[in-house]
Amino acid sequence: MSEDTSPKRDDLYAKALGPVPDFAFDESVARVFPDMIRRSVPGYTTIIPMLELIAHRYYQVNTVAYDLGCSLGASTLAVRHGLKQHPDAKIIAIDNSEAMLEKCNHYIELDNAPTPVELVCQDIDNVQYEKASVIVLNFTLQFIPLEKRSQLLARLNKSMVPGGVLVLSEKVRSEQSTTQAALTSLHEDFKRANGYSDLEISQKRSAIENVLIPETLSDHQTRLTNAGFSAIHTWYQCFNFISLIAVK
Ligand code: GEK
Repeated sequence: MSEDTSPKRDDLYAKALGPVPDFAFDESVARVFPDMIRRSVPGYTTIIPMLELIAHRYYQVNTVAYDLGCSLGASTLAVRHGLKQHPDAKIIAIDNSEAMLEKCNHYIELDNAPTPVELVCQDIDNVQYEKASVIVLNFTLQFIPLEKRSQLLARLNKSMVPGGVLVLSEKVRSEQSTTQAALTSLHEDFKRANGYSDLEISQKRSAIENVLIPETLSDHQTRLTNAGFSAIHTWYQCFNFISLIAVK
């Protein structure tokens, strides 16, 4: 009998866990990931299809499109559909979770767009980047240690051709405590409206707090400018979740 690969409902934090271990992108998370991210990240389901349009507009021939921290390949597939006119293009999708990449491979194989996708299991900080015109960091930079983020973005910028685009989606924190409190409450309302209990919300908060380190919008803008990007636009925000495009 073939393995059941259908995504499951996220109930990882439904029972009281005692001390809550740090969040990790392991097999149990990979199994529920599409449900988890859709019910936890406001705007995720809007951002994904827009990546197709962004890739279509900014891709340049003879360059690579990267999806960094690809998880199960939702962004990879959107980019792939944006490159339909470029079957000779190459997409490189990278994640350092074996469990994620195994399932990602399954979704890439189910999809029938022509552009080849190379899946790479690696830390995105240890990659020799090829000449690129599209790089997607869709909710991935927030998991990279703070002290490594600037150097990584500078290296990505260096690998890009002029006119290329970096998409950076992140959970952000606000400089103003009243805004931060209001947006956090609305995010919790979003999770409650999507069926998470108060116990699930609070245990997930404990699991993620040392793992996902959000910065302010202005931290990101300054870093992108210092990394060499010339035009930086916030194209999407929902509560404390944003997406930027940065053009070299
Ligand atoms: C999507 N982009 O569906 N190197 C490689 N991968 C990493 C690293 C690292 N150093 N750190 C974390 N990851 C996806 C969603 S999820 C976002 C991205 C979230 C990977 C990690 O294994 C996970 O798959 C992904 O980054 C972050 O559009 O869960 O909130």
